[in-house]
Amino acid sequence: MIGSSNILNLSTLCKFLKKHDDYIILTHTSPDGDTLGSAYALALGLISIGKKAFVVCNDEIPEKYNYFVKEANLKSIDYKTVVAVDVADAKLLGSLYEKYSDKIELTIDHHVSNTHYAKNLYLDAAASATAECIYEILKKLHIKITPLMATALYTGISTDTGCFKYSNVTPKTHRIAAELHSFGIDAAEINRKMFDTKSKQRVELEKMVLETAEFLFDDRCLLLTVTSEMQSRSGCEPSDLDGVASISRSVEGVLIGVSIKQSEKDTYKISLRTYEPFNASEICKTLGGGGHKAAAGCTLIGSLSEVKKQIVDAVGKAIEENDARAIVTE
Ligand SMILES: [Mn+2]
Repeated sequence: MIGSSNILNLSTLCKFLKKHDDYIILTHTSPDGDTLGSAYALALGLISIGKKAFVVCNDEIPEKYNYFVKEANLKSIDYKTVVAVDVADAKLLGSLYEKYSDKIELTIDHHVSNTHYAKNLYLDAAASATAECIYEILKKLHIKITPLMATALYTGISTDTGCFKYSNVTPKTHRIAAELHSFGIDAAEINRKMFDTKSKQRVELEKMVLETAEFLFDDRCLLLTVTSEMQSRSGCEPSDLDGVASISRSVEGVLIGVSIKQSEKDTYKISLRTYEPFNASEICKTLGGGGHKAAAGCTLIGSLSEVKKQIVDAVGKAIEENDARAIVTE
């Protein structure tokens, strides 16, 4: 369902942030580097100009983000203004949804699929990460960027771009990253933590996940499955599952990567990773989800075989439509 947010531009957004105070900044469930990096950088920035702010997440924040989350050392306050960052849909707030859904004054986001659930919305769909938006906001507010703010922002951009590898990277992404370097970050260390560090449990899980690989539609689609049983057998924490969906990206010829992750008995989180001409967000939208062109998701209810059929049918339809278009243009 699409709401009706008042749309802000960079200057009206900055006016809003100057006018209000006592911010609670909400992140999405299964928090990633972008929602966390954006939230912490914004909170630290607001605090540096005399405001009060803190960050709330529905889920426990994975320890691998401690280098800015713990370092920020934010204390909770009596909030007045509720802001959500990188949250495309109020449902992605998890259990925070009931508490805050009608109080969200502002959302700052980069998801094309944003459902306009907040009273005010600042949306830059061309930004690779919400952290890009936050960087521009802090600059516009003349906030002095500290190494900690820059570290949080760089984490957001680097993680949402797969370490600057995805098609959402623009010249501006690199310019902002370059500017962040000048604020005293250790980019190599951030990227090592985010991309080149795997737990032993994760390796055990990957062994099992690769066993489930199914190549479909003339090998253009790769389907991977992660059951709860695999998660417990490998000893993986939920955060160890990050990036499983991206395994398909490196397989030659695969244009649509699908990962099916069991979250509860009959609940599965589907992640799609696509290359041109396919659009992950469009495919997920047909199943009640959304996201970006190259990365999107949805949640499906049913047995594994039912859920698999639903997503495979949706992918099959997209492939059929694409092939039909290709014939017409030949
Ligand atoms: Mn993001």
